[in-house]
Amino acid sequence: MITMKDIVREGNPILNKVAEEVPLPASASDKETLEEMLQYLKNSQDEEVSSKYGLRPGVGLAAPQIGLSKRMIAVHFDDLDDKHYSYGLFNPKIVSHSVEKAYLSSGEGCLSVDREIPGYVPRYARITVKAVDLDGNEVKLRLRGYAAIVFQHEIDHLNGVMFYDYINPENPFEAPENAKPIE
Ligand code: LHY
Ligand code: NI
Repeated sequence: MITMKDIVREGNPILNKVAEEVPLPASASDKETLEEMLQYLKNSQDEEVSSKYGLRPGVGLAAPQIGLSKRMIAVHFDDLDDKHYSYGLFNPKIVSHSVEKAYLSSGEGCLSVDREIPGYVPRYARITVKAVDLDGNEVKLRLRGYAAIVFQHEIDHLNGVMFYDYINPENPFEAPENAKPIE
């Protein structure tokens, strides 16, 4: 079971590396790891389990955050319009994106970052992601709003990019160009 002691924190160089593609079909061990990542998210959102094990609630997790430089992410959340997203994904790729941007008005956080970093994080408002899911099926997801932001945050981890890399250091709360606030 993955707990907070398995989560790599900022300062560890694995978080700044480009992760390796996962050979497909996925090995039993890669599948197991990805299933465990998804289970972490479910556990972290379960009041009882999360308080018992001291889990920080999360909606997304990328393999480098557990010390594995592989292109795997897990996401587990409900979007505002009641859409449910629960996936373990291999080799996720943004195949297209809008020109328009979006940002969470409350900013972002990260399970690998133990401090509050205030500021707007400009993201694409809409993205299309291709990946292979835990059943080995190719999936193509059209995402917008909160979902688009979570997926971009996680896919960034596979490219060694952290959310705070996008925050304007002079003026963290300057509204990004061509961007709409979310929430
Ligand atoms: N998880 C964050 C979490 O709280 C992801 C996230 C995404 C936070 C967007 C805020 C906005 O679940 C991670 O840090 N995973 O990398
Ligand atoms: Ni993160």
